[in-house]
Amino acid sequence: MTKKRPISRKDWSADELRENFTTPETEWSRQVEGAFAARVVEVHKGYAFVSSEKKLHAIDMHDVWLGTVPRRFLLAKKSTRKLLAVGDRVWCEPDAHRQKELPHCRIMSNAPRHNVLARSDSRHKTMSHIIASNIDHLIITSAFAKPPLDFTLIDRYLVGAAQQNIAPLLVFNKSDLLDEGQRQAYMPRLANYRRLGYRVLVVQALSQDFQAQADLVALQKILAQGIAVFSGNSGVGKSSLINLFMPLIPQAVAAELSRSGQHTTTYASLLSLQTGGYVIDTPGIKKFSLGEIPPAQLGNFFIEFAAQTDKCRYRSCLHDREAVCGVKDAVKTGDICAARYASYLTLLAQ
Ligand SMILES: Nc1nc2c(ncn2[C@@H]2O[C@H](COP(=O)(O)OP(=O)(O)OP(=O)(O)O)[C@@H](O)[C@H]2O)c(=O)[nH]1
Ligand SMILES: [Mg+2]
Ligand SMILES: [Zn+2]
Repeated sequence: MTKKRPISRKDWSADELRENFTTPETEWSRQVEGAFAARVVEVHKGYAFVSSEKKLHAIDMHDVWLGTVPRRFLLAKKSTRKLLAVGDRVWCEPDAHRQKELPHCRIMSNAPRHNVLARSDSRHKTMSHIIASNIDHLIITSAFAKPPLDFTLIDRYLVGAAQQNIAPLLVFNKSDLLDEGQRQAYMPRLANYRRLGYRVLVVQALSQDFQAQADLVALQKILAQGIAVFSGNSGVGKSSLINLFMPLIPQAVAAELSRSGQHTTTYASLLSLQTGGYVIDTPGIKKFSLGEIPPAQLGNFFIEFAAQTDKCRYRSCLHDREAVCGVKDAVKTGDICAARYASYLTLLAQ
């Protein structure tokens, strides 16, 4: 049975139409006459690229459409960028009048997002921009050197992944740059993440034969399941790693010498991998947004705190200046890694 969505009814007021751009999950799978389900693969200022998706995770990357959002939906949100994110599921109507090199369509509705990855606005502290949505795996990518390893950023990502219910994976790239001193400093930190139950991979993207590295083979297996987002500082090697798994569109990687602190990847895009699965390559982000986590809840996202908080005097303990605190005691005895606790305090202060 096919049924027309209420969204296309001409008799709705402009306000209702704006609000109704997002279709409730319960109505989402209902077939819409003359429309097709698609996935947003890139978002630009006045348009987005979408690819048809007949069933979940069967995105046809050879079927690319240039989609525009009807003006009435844009009134409130101003631009396509604020209304749509890479990874959004959308319903589209073919636009028969505008078929040039790429077929055109009108994006009529998006599905509620299961989760989002957002970055903070560099100028407005309270604002954030959604980079990607509906993510199955967050590949928290770091390099051992060039740029320097930033464990606080990793911990920030881990909090974000837990808050958004995205499976995190820690990938440490450029293992060839690791010297003996760094190895001794970093390996206990990596071991601590493993002890906490996080999956940790150590890789070198600059190698043509990824099958020779067990951790890259493990990464390929994870990527083959659903949609993964590569995130992390600029220059850590996100695009280099993605290219190992043969995306339909190879990603630009800056030559080592010409790198000048500029981003090589400048916008997020969803790619299909010939080794299986989908990835979203993103520009390096400095400030990853944690959204609204009340201070008293931040500790819930540091999973090793849970076993200690029954020894805190107050249930609302911030594990900061309180006199009787199980978390601080555990830091003193070494049961909680002092550097993780330092990350916690840094995030708490922000
Ligand atoms: N030594 C070494 N260099 C690497 C490795 N992987 C990547 N690189 C280099 O690191 C630089 C940055 O790599 P990219 O893949 O462009 O990094 P990115 O994270 O995508 O950067 P943005 O797009 O700016 O966010 C390039 O010059 C790569 O050749 C590695 O395993 N070892
Ligand atoms: Mg890149
Ligand atoms: Zn406490």
